[in-house]
Amino acid sequence: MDPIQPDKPTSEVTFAASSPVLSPAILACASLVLALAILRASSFVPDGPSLYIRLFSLVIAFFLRRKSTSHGNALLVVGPPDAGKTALLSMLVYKQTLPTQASMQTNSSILFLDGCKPMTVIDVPGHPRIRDQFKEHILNAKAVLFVVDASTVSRNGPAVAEYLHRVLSSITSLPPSHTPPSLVILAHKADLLKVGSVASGDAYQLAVNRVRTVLERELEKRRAAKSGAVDMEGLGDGGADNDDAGAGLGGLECSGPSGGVFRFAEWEGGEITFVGSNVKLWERLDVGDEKTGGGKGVSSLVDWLVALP
Ligand SMILES: Nc1nc2c(ncn2[C@@H]2O[C@H](COP(=O)(O)OP(=O)(O)O)[C@@H](O)[C@H]2O)c(=O)[nH]1
Ligand SMILES: [Mg+2]
Repeated sequence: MDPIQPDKPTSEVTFAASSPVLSPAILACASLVLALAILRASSFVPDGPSLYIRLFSLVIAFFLRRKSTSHGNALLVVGPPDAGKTALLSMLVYKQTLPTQASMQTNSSILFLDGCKPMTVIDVPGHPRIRDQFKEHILNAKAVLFVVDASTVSRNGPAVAEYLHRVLSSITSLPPSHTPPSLVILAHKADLLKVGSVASGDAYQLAVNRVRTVLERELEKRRAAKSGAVDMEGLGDGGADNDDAGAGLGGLECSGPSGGVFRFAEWEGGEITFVGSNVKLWERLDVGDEKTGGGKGVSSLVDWLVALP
């Protein structure tokens, strides 16, 4: 892992490249085999490989069963390029923001928050060639954070919705026995919105309203297109690197008073929470520091993370 180097004024914020983590199943098996070897050496356990094989299968079966019914402990951070994912994670994990640079690899780090268990945070770059790597981690995700730049979403709505559609489709494609991850859509960079006559304290609400309205509209267009009502053209599927247009994807099913029209509140895949946020370059997260107000822009997100089941 490339640690942040706060002393270097132009240092980049990077996170450790994803590394194979020893899974609990492997650790459990190794400990079991070791324990048996010790016991056998002290002649407590009969000789022969069959006992090892049976115990090994039992442990594997236990973990496979467990995996299929519950989620892991990862926070999966996805969203279009330049939405602010890495800056946000820098604030959460390292309590400060430094200049970032576009990454072409999935990075991970450990997030410690007061009041909850440490979480592995996985930052998946939004570049079309690699963004689908989020699927490799979805089974292990406790929560998915979809980060949207609220200041540009009106312009980029179709492309953002196309990526979100992939995420929703992945969540609804999980086995029914698997607890789906909680999903939060982050209306980020709220500081860049012109709040006009609205009190400045409402910038987060404005960001949330904008992101929700644009994405709901675009996802509804996608749902209608899928059901044959309109063409998929112009719905964000046209990127050169986009080899898997979203036309065939499911995941937008809704049930409720709107009669199947896409509404976040009526999404069949589960509850979707919207949170407004922003971070400032060179800001430090000094929790409780009322003078600087450090970290105020991520406080609602932190509250949501701490309250996760
Ligand atoms: N104004 C503003 N800029 C932000 C915010 N969050 C991130 N940025 C800037 O947006 C740019 C892209 O951020 P980055 O974290 O690299 O985006 P990523 O591609 O989604 O990881 C950087 O120049 C950040 O400093 C924010 O809340 N407000
Ligand atoms: Mg990044």
